[in-house]
Amino acid sequence: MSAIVGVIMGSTSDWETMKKACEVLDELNVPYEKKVVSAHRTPDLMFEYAATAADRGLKVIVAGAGGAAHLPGMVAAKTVLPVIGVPVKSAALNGLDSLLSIVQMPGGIPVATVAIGAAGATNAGLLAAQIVGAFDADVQARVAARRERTTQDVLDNAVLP
Ligand code: RP5
Repeated sequence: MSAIVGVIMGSTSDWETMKKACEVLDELNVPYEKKVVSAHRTPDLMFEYAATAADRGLKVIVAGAGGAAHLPGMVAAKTVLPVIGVPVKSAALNGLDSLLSIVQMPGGIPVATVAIGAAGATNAGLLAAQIVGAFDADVQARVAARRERTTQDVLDNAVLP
């Protein structure tokens, strides 16, 4: 099946974080594509990717970047698909720069921003699946089943010393 979620990131160095989003999409059997698309280093590719995403069948874009993290906002400006931004942890400011760059969009062009780092990437994968699941009962059922598994896991293992 062709991809319905696009997972993009500004650099190969973001993969360690962004693979968490892909792991969730793999687990929930949501077809996705992954690609390095940089707002700063490959701006023409970024524009083309965003402008053609909906026509290519994507329904949601997950975009991760670190530092002066323009990728999610610039992609959101060139598509009407929902964009989920993942602030990748940066060396200099621990991802606070990434977070503020992504979350502080001016009114009119939304980016759904998740937490800094791996937890954010995991949640971005889940949120993408939940958006798809609102229109696809099978995906929604797999999201619900995952939620039940995590709940049960806590109930079964919440033993304190
Ligand atoms: C951003 O700059 C990327 O998203 C990455 O988080 C950061 C550093 O990139 P590299 O110098 O590791 O390629 O564009």
